Amino acid sequence: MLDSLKTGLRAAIKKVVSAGGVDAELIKDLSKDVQRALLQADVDVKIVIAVTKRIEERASEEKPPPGLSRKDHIVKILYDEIAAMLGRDAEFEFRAGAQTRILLLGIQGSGKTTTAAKLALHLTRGGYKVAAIGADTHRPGALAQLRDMCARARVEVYGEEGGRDAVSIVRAGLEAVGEAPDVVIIDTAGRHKEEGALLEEMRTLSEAARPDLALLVIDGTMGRQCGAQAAAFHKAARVGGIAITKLDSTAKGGGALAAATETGARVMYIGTGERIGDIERFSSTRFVGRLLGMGDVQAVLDMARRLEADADGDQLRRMKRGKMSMEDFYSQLEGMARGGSLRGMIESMPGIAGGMKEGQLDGMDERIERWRHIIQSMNGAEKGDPDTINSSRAKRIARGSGSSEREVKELIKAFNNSKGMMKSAGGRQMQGFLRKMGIK
Ligand SMILES: Nc1nc2c(ncn2[C@@H]2O[C@H](COP(=O)(O)OP(=O)(O)OP(=O)(O)O)[C@@H](O)[C@H]2O)c(=O)[nH]1
Ligand SMILES: [Mg+2]
Repeated sequence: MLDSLKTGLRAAIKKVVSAGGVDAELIKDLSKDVQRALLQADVDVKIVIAVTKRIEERASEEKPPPGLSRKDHIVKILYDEIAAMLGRDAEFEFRAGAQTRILLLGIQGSGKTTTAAKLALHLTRGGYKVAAIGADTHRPGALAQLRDMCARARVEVYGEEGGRDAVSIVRAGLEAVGEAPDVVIIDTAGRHKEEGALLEEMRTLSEAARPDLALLVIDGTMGRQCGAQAAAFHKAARVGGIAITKLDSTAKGGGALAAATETGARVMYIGTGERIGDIERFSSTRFVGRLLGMGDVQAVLDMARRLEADADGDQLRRMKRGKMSMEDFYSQLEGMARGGSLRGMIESMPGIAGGMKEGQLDGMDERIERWRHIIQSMNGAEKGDPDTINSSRAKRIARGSGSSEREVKELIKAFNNSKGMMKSAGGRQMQGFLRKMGIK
């Protein structure tokens, strides 16, 4: 999906990560690379300039939070800004105990009927009871297409063959399906001689159906033209969300996403193929994370936030002076555990994951878990000065923590390594910290 954007952005990041140091030239370079990648994805020039300007400004001016290297921070800024460009995540939630009506709208061929069936399956899998209404009276075979696709989701479709007008079908349909379904999905026509008539029908349909969500379906291959379309529909019916289809096959998807979010309505779903399962709930942060190939971007953001929030000044100062205690080391391990699995965290850390070989992380979570047990078995004096741990103490600690003497020694070695490293790197470089712990 969006292959050229993906390749362009990843190359840009790789350049940053493998650079010797961060300087003005590197930041300028990054900005240019990102510009090129976004323009190729058909993102509007004005948006591209605004986004890259912000990236440049933030990368030059902001100080990374303690614990995050300058390079990783720049990558985080890139994540932030591209996610912001793609819009905030939609907030629409289904209400408990009430029926939710979803009205699909969009021009012909945008993917409404396909999206109706995809949603029917997606929501059925999510545990909702779903019904559909076919209210496209303009396109021959529209009802048969909807029935056929919804059958694959085992969802019933109300429709009238050779039907009367759409409004009366929707009224009759809502009555026929009754209160039992949690969600009713209404498919509408896109085939009108002119856009004005289509918009007018959508306005009357919207009045009749009183949808909880008017979901505008737009074709991702249209690139940045999507913006004007979204704006026109937005005026006719209160569009609550947007589904962008055909993101599997297009280089222009970046333009579609950026343009759609400019209207103020949020992108809720994306279609990534012709099959009924090819739909996903859109989250800009997750999407950017995947584009950039660093695992779940949320993990990076969470970690940056956590480092900002609990950067314990004293602890950091102690570590920088090489006075890290076993307690400090323990709290570092705790921090990792809180951030999810170590593997998850490392995979999400730009600059680290790239240099890892497959298999290098295997067993690391378990190893750290064991170290935590070992530290818990030490007494206060031993934690304060692990050098006092001689062989007989190591045996005792091993017994108390259900580990071996060798593992106790291994922990002490990792501790000493990381103590030295914290001192030399000024306590900032998580990357080096991990390397000294034998991960990289
Ligand atoms: N590759 C790909 N094709 C899609 C996707 N969504 C829809 N399509 C295709 O786009 C074409 C039009 O889809 P429909 O669902 O019939 O579009 P529509 O908006 O209902 O069209 P009208 O009813 O004529 O207005 C079909 O050939 C679909 O298979 C998608 O996410 N990816
Ligand atoms: Mg259709």
